[in-house]
Amino acid sequence: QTDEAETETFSVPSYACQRRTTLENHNTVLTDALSLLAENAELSEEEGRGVAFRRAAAVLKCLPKVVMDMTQLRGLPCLGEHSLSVIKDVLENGASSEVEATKNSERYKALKILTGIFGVGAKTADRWFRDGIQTLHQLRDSGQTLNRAQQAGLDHYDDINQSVTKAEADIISEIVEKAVVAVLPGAQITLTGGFRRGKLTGHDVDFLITHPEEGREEGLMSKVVSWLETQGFLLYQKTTRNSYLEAKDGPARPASNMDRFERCLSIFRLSKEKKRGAELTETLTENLKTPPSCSSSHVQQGGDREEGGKPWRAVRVDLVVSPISQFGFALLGWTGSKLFERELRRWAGREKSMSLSSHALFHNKQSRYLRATTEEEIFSYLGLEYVKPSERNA
Ligand code: DCP
Ligand code: MG
Repeated sequence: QTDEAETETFSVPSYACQRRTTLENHNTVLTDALSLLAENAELSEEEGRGVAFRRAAAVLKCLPKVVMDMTQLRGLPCLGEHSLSVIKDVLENGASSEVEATKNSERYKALKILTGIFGVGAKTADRWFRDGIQTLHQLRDSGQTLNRAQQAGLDHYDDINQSVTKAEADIISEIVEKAVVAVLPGAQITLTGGFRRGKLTGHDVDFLITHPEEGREEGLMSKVVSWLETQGFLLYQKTTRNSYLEAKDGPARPASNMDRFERCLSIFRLSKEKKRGAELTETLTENLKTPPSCSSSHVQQGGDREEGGKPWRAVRVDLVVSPISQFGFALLGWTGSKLFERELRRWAGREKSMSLSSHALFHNKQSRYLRATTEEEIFSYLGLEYVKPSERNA
C-alpha cells in the first residue's frame, strides 16, 4: 500500500558505459528538456553544468518505460537537484519554465544560429553576440573576418544544418571507399559516429580509415583528399596531421577528448541524383560541370532534383586515418556517443586507474600499455560487459 508498492522504480548503474542505451527512448519530452539545458550550458562554456544535464538525460534515456511520477526516480544516479526540479516541472505542468525561458532567450537563439556555422564554436559565437550580432545577416554586414572554415560554413549554412540521412551516408561511403581503394588497394574504411550506432540521421558522416599492414596508412589521407578533390567531391577540406607519438605523448591523456590522428574535416558536394555503383563514374564527370545544365540525361523521372534548385547539396564529412595497431581504440573512440565516450574514460580513470584514449589504454599502476585489436578486448580490460554500438546511444 506504500508508494513503492504501487509505482515501479528502476535500477540503473551510474556510468553510462555500464548501461545499454538503444535509440528507443520512452522519455523524449524529459530528455529533450534536459538536453536543451545541457546545450545552453555548453554554449555558455559551463562544461560542468553541461555534463550534469547530459548525464541526467542519459539516465532517463535508458529507462524501459515512460516516467509518470517523481517517485519512480528514487534511487536513480546522476539526477541532481536541478535536473529533478526540471523533471518535476515537466511532469506537473507539461513543460519546464526554465527550458521555455531559455529556448526563447535572445542569447540562446543567437548562439544557436551562430554556432550552426561550421567552424564557429561557443567562444566565437559569444564574442559576436556581445558585439551585437544575432543573425547571419548581421554577421554578413558586420565586416567580421571569417576564417576559411567559417566562410565555407556560412556559404553552405542551410545544407549543413539539414540533417544527413542514412541513405546519403551510404552514398558518401561508396565514394570514400572508391577513393581509398583507388589510392591504396587493401585499405579499409569503416562508418563510425552516430550512423554506426544505428542512427537514421546525423549532423555529419564520420569515417575511420586504416590498412591491415602497419605503416601502409602513412601518407594515405593526402592522397585520398587529392583524389576526392580531382573528382570534384570537395567543397572544403582541412587536414590536420597525425601528431601522436606513444613514447612522447603517452600515457593517453584522460582529460582530453581530442585525439591526434590524421584527420580531415570536409564539406562534400553530394549530387542529389540517385547514382549508385557502376553509374558512380558518370556522376563524377557530372560533378565537375559547373553549373550543370538542367536537361542532363542523368535526370531521372521523378528524381529529386529540386525545381530551380541546385542539383547537389553540401554534407559535412569527417575522415580519420588510424594505424592498424590503434584501430580498436580509434573505432571505440569514434563511435560515440560523446557522453558514452566521456563515461568510458571516467570509468577507466576512476574505477580502474587506467587512461583510455582513441589511441591506447594505459594501466597507470602497472605503468604499461594494454594492447588490443578489438573493441571487445578493450571492454574486457576495463572490466565492463561488452556494449554493442547500437546500445551506446547514451
Ligand atoms: N569524437 C572524438 N573526438 C573529436 C570529435 C569526435 O573522439 N574531436 C568522437 C565522439 C563522437 C564521434 O567521434 O561520438 C563522432 O562525432 P560526432 O560529433 O560526429 O558525433 P555523432 O556522430 O555521435 O553525432 P551526429 O549524428 O550528430 O553526427
Ligand atoms: Mg557524426
